Amino acid sequence: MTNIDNICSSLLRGERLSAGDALVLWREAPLWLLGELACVAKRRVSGNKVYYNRNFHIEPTNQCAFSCRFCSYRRSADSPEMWDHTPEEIEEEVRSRAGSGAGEVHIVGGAHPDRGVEYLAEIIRRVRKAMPQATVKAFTAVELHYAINKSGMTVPEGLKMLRQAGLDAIPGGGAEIFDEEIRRRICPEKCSADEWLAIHAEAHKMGIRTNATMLYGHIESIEQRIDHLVRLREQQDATGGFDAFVPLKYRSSGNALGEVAGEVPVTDDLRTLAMSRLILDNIPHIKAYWVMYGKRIAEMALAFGADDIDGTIDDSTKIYSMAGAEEQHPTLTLSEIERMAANAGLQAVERDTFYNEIEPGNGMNANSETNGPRTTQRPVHKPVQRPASKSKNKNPKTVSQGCLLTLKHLCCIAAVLALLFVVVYFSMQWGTRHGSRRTVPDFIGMTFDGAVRAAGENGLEVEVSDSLYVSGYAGGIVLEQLPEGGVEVKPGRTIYVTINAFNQKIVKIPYVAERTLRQAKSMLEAAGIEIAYIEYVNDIAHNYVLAEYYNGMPVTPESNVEGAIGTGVTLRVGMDENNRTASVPKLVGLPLPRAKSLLWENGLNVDNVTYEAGVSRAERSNARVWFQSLDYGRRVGLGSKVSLKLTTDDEKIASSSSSSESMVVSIREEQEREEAIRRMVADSVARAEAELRDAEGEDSVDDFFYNGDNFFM
Ligand code: V47
Ligand code: SF4
Repeated sequence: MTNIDNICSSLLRGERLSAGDALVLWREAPLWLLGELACVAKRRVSGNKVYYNRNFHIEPTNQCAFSCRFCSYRRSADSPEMWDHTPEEIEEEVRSRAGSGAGEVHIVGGAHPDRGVEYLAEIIRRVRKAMPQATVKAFTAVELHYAINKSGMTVPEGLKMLRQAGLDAIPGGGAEIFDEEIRRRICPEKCSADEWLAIHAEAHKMGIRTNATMLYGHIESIEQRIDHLVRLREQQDATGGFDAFVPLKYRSSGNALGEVAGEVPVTDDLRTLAMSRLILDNIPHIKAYWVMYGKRIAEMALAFGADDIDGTIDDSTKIYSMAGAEEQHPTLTLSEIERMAANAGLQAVERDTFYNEIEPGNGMNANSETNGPRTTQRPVHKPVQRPASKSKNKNPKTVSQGCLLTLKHLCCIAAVLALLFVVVYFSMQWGTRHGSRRTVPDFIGMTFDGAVRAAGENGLEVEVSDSLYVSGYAGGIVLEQLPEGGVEVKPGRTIYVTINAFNQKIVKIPYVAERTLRQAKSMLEAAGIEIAYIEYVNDIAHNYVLAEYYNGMPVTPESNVEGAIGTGVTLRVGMDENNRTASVPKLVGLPLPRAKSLLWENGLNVDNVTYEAGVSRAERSNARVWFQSLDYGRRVGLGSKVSLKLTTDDEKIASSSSSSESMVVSIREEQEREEAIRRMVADSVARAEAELRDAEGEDSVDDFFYNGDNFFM
């Protein structure tokens, strides 16, 4: 039997797919086979049903504190395309849809830079008031994380407030790709993968059901998609609160990432849907979000493991149309939904947010395109079962036999666990009491194989936690280790090492001239290239990149220059003669990539970057800025350089952060005073000039000058 045969047999027996086998299947199995396997898995959960609901979206604002490279939706506060609806306007919009029969209001927008969780709660309260029969599925974990932090609350406090306001469920957006390196390149500012997962875990703990997404098809690898799905599966094992998984195909129009990433073919969409169904054996539903795929691919998705196509939408979302999706006014009628299901040999079933089925005629008539309101079940905290065990047995005799069996099983499991506990406890006692501690060898400078051997001889394990490219060292040499050599540890302990990469990854340097500085920065960051230096020159193309250089050579559309990831380009940028200053942003508390990004965005340069003594290379990714050489809030010349110091000491960062907050107040006052003086002087000069002109001036205005205190001739 081939490897693929073995994997298929194991899947058909209902066994869990390992990450390694998933990779083999993803890379090697023919598309038809993935479709077959995914359909078997789908039928175990939802038979021949395809779920849909009647819903519409509310997108409160397209302003956002972040600037994800794949986002075509965000607009800055001064853009004519920006919108920012008040809670009153949102209430009005929901009321205008009261007769639509919608059972769910889906609310997702940008993370408003100035608003905290109270604003989100107010929106929810108003939506509930305007449409009490609908469930409110609102705000991605990214929006929640930002707003809750802004309000200075903990996640449980923030979620509690929103639940009291009427939050029923949380949509799956913001997960993007969990891999830290890709996340840093496509959405460096938004909450981390761990923070995203922690918000969903907390919601599940409180009984709030949620969905999960994955943004795929940009610069991530298949391994990184598998890692994302496996992390979701692990979380679901632990908390059980995900109802549906929604793979989101990256659409490349109108965003910076589109310059370096295209869109994947439909076959990749179908493989991703099928593999999601196979890996996520504990998330009941896979949603083919038709707005993003388009209706045709969504229909095909039903033959590749999807059992849900989201809802009617009613032309209420812009996120995808702005990113180039085919549906510019997305609306799906009930007859279209039925036809799509029938074409795939399935039956369309209306559901509520929590996948409770809505009987035809129970407030909903599948033949009518719009219907009056109906009752929607409120959320219940139901633990998610593995799909294989989902079928319900209604024969009472069999149910009681089943219970007895389960009781017996439970007793056995308890006995085995107790035995295990005793064995582990006593072996730990033995291990520590008998002084069998091990001294960690110093691996630095060894090859990785050498380190593994030395560790094995000492009863220890070695794992690579990171790899860097440091020129002058051979590939595979250990550069850092944690814990350090000489430390005493228990036997079996894993020592994490950073090794020197064999090759420095080379990428094409994007051509960014003729772009705004902000666009150029996004394109470079998406490619993994930094801005080594911004040089300002007077030019009418204010804030536009006039020229780009890599290693002193001009980058042009034809030059096809390549460079190592992490290296930088010099940008020549146009500056308005009369506006040569920039305001220094607050950098304290930020990780280095975000701090650099903010400096470039504001037209400033990064000078020396140093880490506090004791911060090892392995710990650097956790370090944050505690010192910036130019004060937050100060106005300085465009292109000024800012040095940064980083630490992992949270207390130091917190105290530096609060002193920079208080400093900014006095800087602003000082600047206001200076501005007032400048205005006074300018007024006096203008008055003096006018008086001179009035006095038929024998003397010319040009003969006067001002030394800061008095006028002289
Ligand atoms: O987080 C943004 C994605 C998400 C692009 O829970 C893009 O049922 C592709 O949360 N190309 C928001 N995707 C949407 C969302 C959602 C949508 C449908 C159903 C559910 C659910 C949730 O949209 C963002 C981001 O991952 N996104 N830009 C783009 N250019
Ligand atoms: Fe903001 Fe969401 Fe767009 Fe990112 S994807 S910039 S978080 S609106």
